[in-house]
Amino acid sequence: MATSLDLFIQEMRGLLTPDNVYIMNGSQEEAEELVGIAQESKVDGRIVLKKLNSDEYPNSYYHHSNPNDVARTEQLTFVCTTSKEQAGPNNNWMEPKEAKEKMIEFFKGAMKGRTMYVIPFVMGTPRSEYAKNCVQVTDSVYVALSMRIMSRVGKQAIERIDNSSNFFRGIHSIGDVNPNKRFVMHFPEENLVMSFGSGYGGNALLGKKCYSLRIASYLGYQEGWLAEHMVIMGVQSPEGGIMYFLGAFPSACGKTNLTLLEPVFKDYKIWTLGDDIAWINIGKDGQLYAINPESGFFGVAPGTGLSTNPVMMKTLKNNKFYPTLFTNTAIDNSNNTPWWEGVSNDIPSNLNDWQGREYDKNSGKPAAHPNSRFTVSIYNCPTLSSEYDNPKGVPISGIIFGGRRKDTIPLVYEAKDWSSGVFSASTIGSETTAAASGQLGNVRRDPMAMLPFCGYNMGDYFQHWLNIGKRVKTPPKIFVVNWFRKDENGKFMWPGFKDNSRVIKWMLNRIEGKVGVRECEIGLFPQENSIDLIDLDIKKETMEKLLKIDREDWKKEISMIEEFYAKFGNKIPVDLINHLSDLKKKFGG
Ligand code: OXD
Ligand code: MN
Repeated sequence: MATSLDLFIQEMRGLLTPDNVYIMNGSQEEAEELVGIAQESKVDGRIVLKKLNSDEYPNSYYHHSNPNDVARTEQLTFVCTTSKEQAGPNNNWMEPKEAKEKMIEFFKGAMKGRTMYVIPFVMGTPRSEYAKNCVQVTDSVYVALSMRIMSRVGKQAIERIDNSSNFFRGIHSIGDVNPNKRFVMHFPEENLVMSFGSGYGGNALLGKKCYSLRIASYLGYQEGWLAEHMVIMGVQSPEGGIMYFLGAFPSACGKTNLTLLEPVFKDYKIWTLGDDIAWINIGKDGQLYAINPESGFFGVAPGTGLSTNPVMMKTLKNNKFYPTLFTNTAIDNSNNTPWWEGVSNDIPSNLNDWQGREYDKNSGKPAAHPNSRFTVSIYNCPTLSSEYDNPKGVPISGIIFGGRRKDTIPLVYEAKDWSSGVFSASTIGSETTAAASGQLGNVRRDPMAMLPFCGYNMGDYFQHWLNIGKRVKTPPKIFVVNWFRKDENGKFMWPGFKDNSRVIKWMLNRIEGKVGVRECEIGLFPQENSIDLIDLDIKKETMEKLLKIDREDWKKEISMIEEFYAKFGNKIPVDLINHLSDLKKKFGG
């Protein structure tokens, strides 16, 4: 008898009319074969993959995308729930029937002359009760190979799906990479995503943002768990214990650097579990546990180098898992290696830019696209935690929220309790970056770093966060950080990168009850000298400025929060409204 998976494949064959259908089994041989095909095929007149220098970067291949397809397209991303209110003002909404009809028109016959890759995959370690079964079809061999890196593709997924019809369905075609025919449509009530016209990671690797955040956040809302845009990391102290932290930051705020951090303190160590997505459940003992549903990094290349992220450089040069992909970096022709701003101090003389053109150093433009990426397996990471594949996940002691703010937000503070922490997290703002197309540098509210990824009304989402806190036995401490505060000359005051471990050490000390705090208007602040600044050349006044609360800035901040909350009408939970009025009273706003 045909299984639900067979029926789905048949249905897709009928709709998309590919010349061939290939069902992925996830083996190394298969990956080698697909890389071979990618090296011989062109999309948009560009060879899909080119081999890179294997002495420098083993198992590595290079991909150029169409210049019109280099980032997530939030304006073309929709959440199609029965009612508009379910999707909330945080999402573009389209009526599900209308959205499907539109997409089906695009998909009809879209794979003629192409191969349809069927990708069965599991998000999460397949032994975990928290893992989810998924299937994506795509006509992009680049997407198929990327999915192999980012998720558990193949036999295990087919075995888990077995006869069940309960799996996520993702339908993807790059079409003719035309921005006018590009949409990413989510149907949370049907566990379905339809994506057309883009090969970019966030739009096309449907297991990532589309499923593991937008659809999964909706599932989590229904089922009592959280799908979050968060790193997961273990912090080991000299006493030998490891505490696990989650960290939520908007795109390109250094999440990947944080989870691969080499602390400045020789006797501390950070263990990596995930750099982008965490699924958080309440375990049998009543505590919060997190798993990383992904199995790879889709990281921003520019800014990654030996001084900023030595562990990632080692990961990229490791040959454990096949293959590693580089997309839209520049290429150093002298040795056929990928190059990007920040990987070396000097610019190679024989460089092609991300569009394959000879690079002109005097152009004032970067050679690599600012959102150029590497896609590499997490198993290549030398600091991978031994708990990474633990089906239960890891118990969480602290949650860090941050954004990129040149002013207002101090280097670090602790929320008084879960509910104040949820309030702070719901007000996070950040200056926009290159990971999504649009204007750079404006501050936008990005609660929990989830604004582009929450698959339902954010007002309901805030209430869900508050409810989770009530169900957890000992809720983790919540911290807010801002590594990006600038002085009056526009210079960053905090060195960032590995020095962020100083702030993490302070958090660890707080969790262990080793240091006290001073209470301020917005939360609990480090006492003087309680952040370990050993061997760091930083002035006392700079530390004061980093931790300063500027009352005028906060008055402005409060009115921006009010404006943001107003968009959600009466959906904002009363607890959060009360926190906002308390804050207003404190600042006389
Ligand atoms: C990402 C993003 O790619 O957040 O991780 O945009
Ligand atoms: Mn992300």
